[in-house]
Amino acid sequence: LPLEMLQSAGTGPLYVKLRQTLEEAIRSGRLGQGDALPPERDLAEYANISRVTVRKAVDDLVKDGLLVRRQGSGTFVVKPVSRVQQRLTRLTSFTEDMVRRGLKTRSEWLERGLFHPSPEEMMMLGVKADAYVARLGRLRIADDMPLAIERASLVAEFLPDPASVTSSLYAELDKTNSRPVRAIQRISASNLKNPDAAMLGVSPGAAGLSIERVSYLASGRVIEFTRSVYRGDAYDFVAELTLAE
Ligand code: 16G
Repeated sequence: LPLEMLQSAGTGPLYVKLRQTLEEAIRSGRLGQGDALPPERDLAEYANISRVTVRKAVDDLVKDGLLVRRQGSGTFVVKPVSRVQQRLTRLTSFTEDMVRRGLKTRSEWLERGLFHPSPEEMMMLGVKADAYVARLGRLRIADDMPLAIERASLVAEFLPDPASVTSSLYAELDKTNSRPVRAIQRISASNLKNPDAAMLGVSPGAAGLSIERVSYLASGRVIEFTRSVYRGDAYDFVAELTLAE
């Protein structure tokens, strides 16, 4: 980065000049997508400007969506993701969807265990206060790109040992013939806030898709209630429409 020229180049506030230099480096590809920005301390020292100035320039680029701050690991050039097209009429699992696209999936666990139900879980799953529900909270990642945060609650009767789910929940339910066969899903627009935004690697305020799913077994019983939030820049939900008869 030609930062040493900042002090002499043209007029205007330093942070604007730094912002323009960084922006130019990103647009020209000298700072590549997904690259880490040098630590603000180093930038300040190297360009002989204050850290406040560096921070102001970086803040602007974060707001513009060119850079993203990830808690604990630094600031990165935003990598536009190729969007995932997801049909709205098939009851598939996240793992199946990603495998079909040739993407490698993994999850980071946020929560996994048996709990007494919250009032919402009691309503959605139709269980009593003294019953148990299995909670599986996961950050779902495809090819190292975090795509969604998913919090599933299941009637514990169908998943008595939540720790048995190591990768795919639906594959685990398949083993005991308790995979859901039908689901109702609601999708709504949202703006991602921290900590969700940070976990998904986007700036606070970025677009998200919030999804609630209630799934049913062949017997008609409810088994799952899931609340997810997907990155709005990574997901397209597609439905086929037919003329009403
Ligand atoms: C999908 C489902 C979620 C289900 C999960 C199982 C949506 C919005 N959600 O992500 O309800 O629990 O798949 O995935 O589609 P797994 O079998 O890979 O764990």
